[in-house]
Amino acid sequence: PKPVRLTDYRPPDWLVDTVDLDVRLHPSVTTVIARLGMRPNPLGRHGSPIVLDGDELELKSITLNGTPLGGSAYAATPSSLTILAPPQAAVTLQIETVLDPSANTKLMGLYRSSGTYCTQCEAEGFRRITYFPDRPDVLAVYTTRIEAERDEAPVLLGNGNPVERGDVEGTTRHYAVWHDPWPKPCYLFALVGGRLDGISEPFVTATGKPVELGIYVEPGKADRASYAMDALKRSMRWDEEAFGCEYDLDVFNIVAVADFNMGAMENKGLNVFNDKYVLASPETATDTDYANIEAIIAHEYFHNWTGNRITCRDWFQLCLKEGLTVFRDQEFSSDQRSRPVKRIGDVRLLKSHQFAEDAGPLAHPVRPSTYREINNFYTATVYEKGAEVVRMLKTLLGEEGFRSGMDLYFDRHDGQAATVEDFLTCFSETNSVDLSQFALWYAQSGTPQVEVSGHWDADARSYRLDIRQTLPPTPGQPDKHAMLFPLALGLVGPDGKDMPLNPDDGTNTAGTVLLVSKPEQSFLFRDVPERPVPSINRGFSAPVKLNANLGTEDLTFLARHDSDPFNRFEAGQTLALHHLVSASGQSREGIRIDDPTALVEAMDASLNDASLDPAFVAQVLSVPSEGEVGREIGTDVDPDAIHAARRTLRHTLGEALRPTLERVYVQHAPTGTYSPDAISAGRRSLRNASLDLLACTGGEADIARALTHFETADNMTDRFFALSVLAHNAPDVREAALTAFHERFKDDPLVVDKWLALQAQIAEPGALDRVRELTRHPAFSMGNPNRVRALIGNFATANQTQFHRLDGAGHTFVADAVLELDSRNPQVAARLLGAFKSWRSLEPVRRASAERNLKRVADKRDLSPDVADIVARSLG
Ligand code: B3K
Ligand code: ZN
Repeated sequence: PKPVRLTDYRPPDWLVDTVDLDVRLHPSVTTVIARLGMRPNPLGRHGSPIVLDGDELELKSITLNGTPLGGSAYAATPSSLTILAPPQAAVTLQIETVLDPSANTKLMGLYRSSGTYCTQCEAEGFRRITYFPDRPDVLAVYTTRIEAERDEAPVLLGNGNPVERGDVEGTTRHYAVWHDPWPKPCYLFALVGGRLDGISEPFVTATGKPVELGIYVEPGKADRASYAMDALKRSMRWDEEAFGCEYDLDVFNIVAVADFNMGAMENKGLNVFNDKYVLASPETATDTDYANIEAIIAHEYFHNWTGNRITCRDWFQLCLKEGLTVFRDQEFSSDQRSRPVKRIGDVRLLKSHQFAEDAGPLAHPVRPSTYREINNFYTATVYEKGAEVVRMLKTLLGEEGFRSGMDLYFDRHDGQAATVEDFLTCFSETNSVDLSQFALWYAQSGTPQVEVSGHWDADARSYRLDIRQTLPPTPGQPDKHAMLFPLALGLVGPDGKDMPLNPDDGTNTAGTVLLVSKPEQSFLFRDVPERPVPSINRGFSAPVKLNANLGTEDLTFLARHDSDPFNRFEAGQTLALHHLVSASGQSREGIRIDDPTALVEAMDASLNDASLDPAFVAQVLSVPSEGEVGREIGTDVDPDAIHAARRTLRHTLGEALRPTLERVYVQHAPTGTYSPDAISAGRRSLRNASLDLLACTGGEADIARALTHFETADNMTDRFFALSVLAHNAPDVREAALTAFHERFKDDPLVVDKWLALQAQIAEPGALDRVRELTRHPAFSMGNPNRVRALIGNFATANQTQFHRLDGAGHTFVADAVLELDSRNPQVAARLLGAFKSWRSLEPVRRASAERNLKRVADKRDLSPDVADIVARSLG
């Protein structure tokens, strides 16, 4: 396909005001009759034909203003339908098509998931349901009649409010009519038909309007939907309080399906979810699952305003809804749980996914300027970095300044398809600031590198920070401009307390936040009587790679004393990172920290500090990932050396911290029955982190402890954590434990996914054979995205040594899987191929094998646009 460019945007020539759909569900021959109320767009080109998108549709008939159209009045191709010379006035176009939901393995458009009819339209799936101008700036009011066999689909759901339902007389069929009064783009269309169980609860909005909330799941699983329902109600209340956003329909429904390409979808009034992010019970879901359910329920709900009421003008503006909505769900979770621990988790995710993306061939701006396949741009950059940009905006403008801009945005653009410029203008207007330099965050890709050095002048009692920013070249962007970002700062005195900050006149600060905007910049502080340790980028105020040039002593000091919890955590991580880089024998700049004593002492101090949140301490105990160490090394990366260094360090930590860890393990033993709340989850995470570090030593008693933990657990968090400790550290016990686990949960696909994922992650040479074997296990299916991601996805992204095996067999296996998947489900195939994104940073032998396999994929005929795009950019 030809690339689409942001600069080529033109308003649509025809608008659609109303859509009346009549969908007659049938497993293989579903009929769709679409009646479109259309008119020429005054802003479009006068006299244009009506051009509609289509994909894999069979056209039955067309009428224009009630008159059947003959073959010469239109042109149909596999991907479009053109009405050649329509009157230049309001028209009613009626189109009848048929499609085959059962044959739809791409899971885009209308398909069946375990027998349930469901839809996924974002980004361009609506064209697989009917011919339509499938672009987000065409907003229409939808009325949908859904008809099906009563037995096959007793539940029929659509967007908006229910208006009518009944039996189709003289048949075994019934129907329901739904009307959505809010104009929306077609990507937000949805319908569901199936045999489903549900739970429902009432909700009353801030202004007293009643809403009926429903969650529909597979029969027999309704008791696992209550946590999602609770999260939904909390999200609705929170959005009223934090953003003044109230719900706007009489009903809000969520449906959980087993076969879904991603996490969930924010269709207006009818969210469709991957069942992984709805279903939870203490026996089957971990604390992390509960937290993810809460976050994703909130995310999709928050889209009701950021995405649905105000949508995107075109797909280049995707971050306008996604980055903003991720920011909103992060804030929600921070308010519901521990803010510092949430921030640590979010930054970890940002670094592991987004920094990796930014450092490789798939790097792109938060708002890309060109794409070949839009589905490949639902990325960590658009989502997570997009959220960071909104967070920086809030830091720069302050709580009130941010809220005033948001209020104006909701007010001014309600009912519109907006752009990033529209969004930023709201903030510059209400705050009277120029955001043109800040806007570079949307346009320039790559992670800024920020070098900081501090100089204390004892005589002048002053402290100077010299800051240098660079932005490395990325695909299509050899040269960059300096960025504007907030760098939150503290100067920590020898007593461990923050010193008062007295910025020199003319130094650009807002309180404790430095405004960095130049390639090189200095900040001077007066009245600094003693040498401070600078704590820079507190709370990760800017998504940059920071080098603060601090030695082991200063880092240890911050790891013990920094009043900013994020930087206190980060100081320990930096210590560990320096150690791991040098221990893996790949140190570049002569950083050599072979002795981990400082790290041990810092961890011990945190473990013994009763004032700290256990969830926070658990984070302190976890050392940087193999991927992060690899990125720090940068080039000629040897995953085996990194893995060995990390294993050795964790062994050392387990031994050195043994008495403390043993005490913590006992101290945080469960009291009472399982509850997924943040405090209880935090205690479990610290206890499990202790169990894990102890078991890393391989000590007999430590393995026995993990085994007992596994066998006596009364919840999935503890049981699965112990299983993974055994799988990674106790080859003798592992098989029996894995078998027992499978036996117990074999009828529960979401738990079987955990079992598959864990085995895929075992960093031993046998892993590839095991994964191959598991692809033949009855529980596995190439047709279900969750199974594929659990087994093959985890092997490719969470088992660095085995995916990047020296003999290239890991690469070959994953490339083969991509090719096999491509003809069935291109989106899932393309996502999997993304695992190769850091291939250029590998040492030469592994690099060559990755390149060979990428080329093999590229050479395959008839690749989907999805895989063709990823492979071309990966090799580019
Ligand atoms: N908007 C959807 C993602 C759609 C992905 C299409 N390939 C879910 C979300 O971000 O909330
Ligand atoms: Zn989203």
